Amino acid sequence: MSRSITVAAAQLGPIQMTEPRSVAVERMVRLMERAHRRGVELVVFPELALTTFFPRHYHKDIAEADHWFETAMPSNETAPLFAAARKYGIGFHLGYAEMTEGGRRFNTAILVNPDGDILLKYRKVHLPGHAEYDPRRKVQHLEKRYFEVGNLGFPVIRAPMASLPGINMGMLICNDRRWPEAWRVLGLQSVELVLLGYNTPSLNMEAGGFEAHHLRVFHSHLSIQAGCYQNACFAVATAKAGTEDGCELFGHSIIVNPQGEIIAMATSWDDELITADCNLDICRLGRTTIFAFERHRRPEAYGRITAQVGAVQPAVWAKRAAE
Ligand code: CDV
Repeated sequence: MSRSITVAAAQLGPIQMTEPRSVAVERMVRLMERAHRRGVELVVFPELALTTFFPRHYHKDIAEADHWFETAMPSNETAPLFAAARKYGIGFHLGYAEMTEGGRRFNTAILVNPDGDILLKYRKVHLPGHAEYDPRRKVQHLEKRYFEVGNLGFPVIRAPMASLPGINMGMLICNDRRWPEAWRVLGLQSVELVLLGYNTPSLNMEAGGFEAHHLRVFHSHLSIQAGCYQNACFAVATAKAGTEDGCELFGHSIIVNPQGEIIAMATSWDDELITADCNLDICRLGRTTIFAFERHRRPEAYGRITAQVGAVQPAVWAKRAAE
């Protein structure tokens, strides 16, 4: 019998600044209900799914942004998600802003099983944007101001999910999807299913708003499809979409198979559920042939990947004098 699981990307339309968490949670519970009716066993919600994407708003005093953070998980406000998981027998993935007991701030995601147990926590490593107010930008992207770099690495857990006794699951958050190193660290732990939430603006504000819209979506899909193919895994990549606080997020949530093919894609900029049946046995093809890491990887030639951050200039060629 094949190892199959039915998964869903539960895309969220915009959450405006004034919208309380209770409204977002209500919308998510409705998506879980719908998922249950469609036989879904694991639902993936976006990055920072409980509130507006607040890093676009500048606060001089960082503590003024503390109300966007969760100090407990579950909390009174998020408890309905855990209750819905139990009621419908569905696992879920949730992105949120985490404030630790010691007052540290992270952009975090958790994986929860149908009993409401938190199986895995991940804290975003690749924080895009900037730490100080940038007057040249029409819209700020202050993740480097509000969050610390994640300190949990890229963990993968093997845990029961749906009717399967064990699935290897890992997580990435938004910008992480563009970094092949992140995917490979998951791949090196035999990940079968990557859960990923994102909030990506349609405009590249770092480039003064210039970059073709279709290329923004293309680069997102390209990164996820390449990550899945090169690490022989599935991914469920879920967006927040639409116009939030006057800024457009491009949506286009997808589910991708280990061949790198998109097997489901959202078409709206609203709350939308896309689903796919994932036969995890097909991860075997890539990992026993082209990407059989144990036979083909050459870490002795990859030293620069961990030794260096920025690019250096190459040696300059010079014609040798005739000998
Ligand atoms: N939330 C994100 O990480 N967004 C980035 C944007 C800023 C480029 C992304 O990679 O989608």
